Amino acid sequence: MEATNPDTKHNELEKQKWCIRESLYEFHGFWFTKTYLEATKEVVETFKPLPTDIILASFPKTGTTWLKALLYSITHRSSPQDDAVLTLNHPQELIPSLETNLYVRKQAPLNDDAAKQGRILATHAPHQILQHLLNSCDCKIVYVTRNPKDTLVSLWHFLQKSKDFEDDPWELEAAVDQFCDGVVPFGPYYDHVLGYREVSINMPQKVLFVTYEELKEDTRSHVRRIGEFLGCPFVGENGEEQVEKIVRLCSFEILSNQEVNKSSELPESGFPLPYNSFFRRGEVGDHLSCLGDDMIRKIDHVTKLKFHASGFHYGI
Ligand code: PAP
Repeated sequence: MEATNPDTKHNELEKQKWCIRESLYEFHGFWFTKTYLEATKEVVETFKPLPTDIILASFPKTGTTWLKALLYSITHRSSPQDDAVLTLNHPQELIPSLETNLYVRKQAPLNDDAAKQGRILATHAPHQILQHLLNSCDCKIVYVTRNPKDTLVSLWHFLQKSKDFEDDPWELEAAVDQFCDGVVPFGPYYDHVLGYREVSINMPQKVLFVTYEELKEDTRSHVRRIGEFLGCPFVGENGEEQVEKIVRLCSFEILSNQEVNKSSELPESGFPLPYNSFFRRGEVGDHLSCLGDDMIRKIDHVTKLKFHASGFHYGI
């Protein structure tokens, strides 16, 4: 992508100071860092999904890495040589992100015809922005979400790995306020979740909506559910065995202990944080370890207004 000066190019967009020396720009009601804004616009203008595509959509820190491993394993389970893939490749590299790997780094499989078949592509872009693209063909979308407090806390810890965090930190109180106001990358979180949830209700054959918490509670059932949704159900004698294997290989315990995932090197994709930053604790309810009562009350209040008032009883 051509280097452009975002302040010149986007001076008509609303801008807010964020942290790690970044600003966020408002685009169609959502907030983006300058790199993601450019990449998302390019995705919107040029990406052509295929009916054979599987799109993994998520708000950041809601279970993307886990779903990348699961989707890859579910769709490649019949190839014995693929058994070692998760031990040798970081899930983030296995499933490219539309915004970063493909449009910022210009990697396959966008242009390579062979690689286009049955590709799995990830995106953090909201449905409200991608809808005309995603509705233009019969591609399948798996959306994962996570409760707002754990999502925020995971994001807050993740950013601390940035080299600029010390110079321009994101104090936890400010993080809570900005999260509640929606001014975080790809935020508002609530609109992001509700956008994909609504299509999953209206078009259940197109969008499968999964929560991190239900996946944690019963990974087996959800692996089966994802397989059915993608048109590759687990059947026959081997079915149960395959499900068990996938659940185990993609578990936090196994994945986070693979050498490639423990590495403190920067990913080949050019992402600025190390491989190991995608694995921290992988627990439900981790926000209790750092959010104070007032912070919890503040987020719960917004959750009630945004989720509960719209009939989605989730997140508290
Ligand atoms: P991304 O949006 O930047 O790709 P994402 O993978 O969605 O990040 O979120 C990372 C979170 O998923 C981390 O949560 P934590 O900070 O609360 O610990 C990470 O630990 C967790 N995670 C990664 N892999 C797994 C897994 N296999 N099972 C459960 N949680 C996982």
